Amino acid sequence: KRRGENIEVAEPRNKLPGPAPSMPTDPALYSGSFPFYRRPSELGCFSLDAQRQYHGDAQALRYYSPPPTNGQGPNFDLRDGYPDRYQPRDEEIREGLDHLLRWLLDHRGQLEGGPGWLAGAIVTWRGHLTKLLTTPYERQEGWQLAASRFQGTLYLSEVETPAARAQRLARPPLLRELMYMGYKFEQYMCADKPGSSPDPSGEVNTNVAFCSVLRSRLGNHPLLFSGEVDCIDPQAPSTQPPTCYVELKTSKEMHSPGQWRSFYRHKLLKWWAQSFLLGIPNVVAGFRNPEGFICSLKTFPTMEMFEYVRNDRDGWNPSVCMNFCAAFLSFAQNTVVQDDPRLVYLFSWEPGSPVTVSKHQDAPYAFLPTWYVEAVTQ
Ligand code: 0WD
Ligand code: CA
Repeated sequence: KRRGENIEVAEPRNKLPGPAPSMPTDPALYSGSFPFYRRPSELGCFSLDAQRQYHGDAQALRYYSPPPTNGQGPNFDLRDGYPDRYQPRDEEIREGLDHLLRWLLDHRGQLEGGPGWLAGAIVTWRGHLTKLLTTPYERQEGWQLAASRFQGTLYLSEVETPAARAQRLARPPLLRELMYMGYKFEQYMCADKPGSSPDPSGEVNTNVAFCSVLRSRLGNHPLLFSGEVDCIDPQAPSTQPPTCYVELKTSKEMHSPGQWRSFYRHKLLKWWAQSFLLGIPNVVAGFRNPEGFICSLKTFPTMEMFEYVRNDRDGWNPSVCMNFCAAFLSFAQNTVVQDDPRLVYLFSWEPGSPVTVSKHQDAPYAFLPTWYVEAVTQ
């Protein structure tokens, strides 16, 4: 196992005195007022096809098509087609930021915000920011984020932790099926064309993805990030993305008030963080019974999720999430001092501990591909 050098030892020119920098994650430290978060605007999009090939268009975007609300509720068999009509993505392939960088390479000349905007921005996946937002409340899974500065821009790309890798490789069969069921729900709720109906007879191929690319700003941190979007609602009040997008989720059917409370405290936090970042106004949840059938649907407006925990001592607070994320981005901006695409500052966090940093040159942590670095260096 490769160990990162201590920053102070590795970089004698680093004039910062004292111990290696670290950052605490306790919620109490981040409970100020809600920070500025610019309304996310869509800069563009791209699609990944059934072979995971990149296309600079919206060909993989699907259309929200819920079942008619008259009569009974839905009765979606989420286990249908498993495993024979399932083409799961190869999770051994580490894509890093590659697809997003491909989009950026094609569009960097047309970015709004004025000259130099990109040089001051942070580029990452939405999912990485989601993990930052939920960190002050996370008690189970740690994370590692690799950071490189290149031509001013700070790039953040997640690294699978050894624990996450071990868990993935030992994923129990029931959990594999549960993952399939989430994608199967999308198939029951989405049509390929506006106005047509879902077709659950086909295959579920998780290589296929539609990704929106957005611009936002958290505090004084300009952001360019991309997130996978489940579908667009052709009947949404606004046709302007991202406000016409819908996020789909499945969850276990709940019966007792205690089960609902736990759902609000844990799951809604993750749903909120993910959809709030991208500016998705509604999350549509399908609740499955123990037999794997969706029997009810409920729409959770993103901006109303906090209400379920506002008066809960053990609830979460959006301000804490956003303040922590802003503080981490400042920490990262101040730590990643050298502009070098082959240099990686690895930020590591485990629940109950502060965020720590180590510094690495080239493999295995460097993540900015040479095709990107060379094209941008010209
Ligand atoms: O290589 C990596 N370490 C990762 C790559 C980690 C996370 C994401 N990605 C890439 C994938 O290429 C994926 O297409 O990012 C894309 C999704 O980006 P995101 O929107 O930033 O990720 P996130 O918000 O965590 O997930 C959104 C959806 C998920 O939906 P649910 O409802 O389960 O949150 O993207 C899917 C999943 O459907 N998804 C992935 N698909 C393929 N590979 C992955 C993944 N690793 N993670 C989430
Ligand atoms: Ca989803």
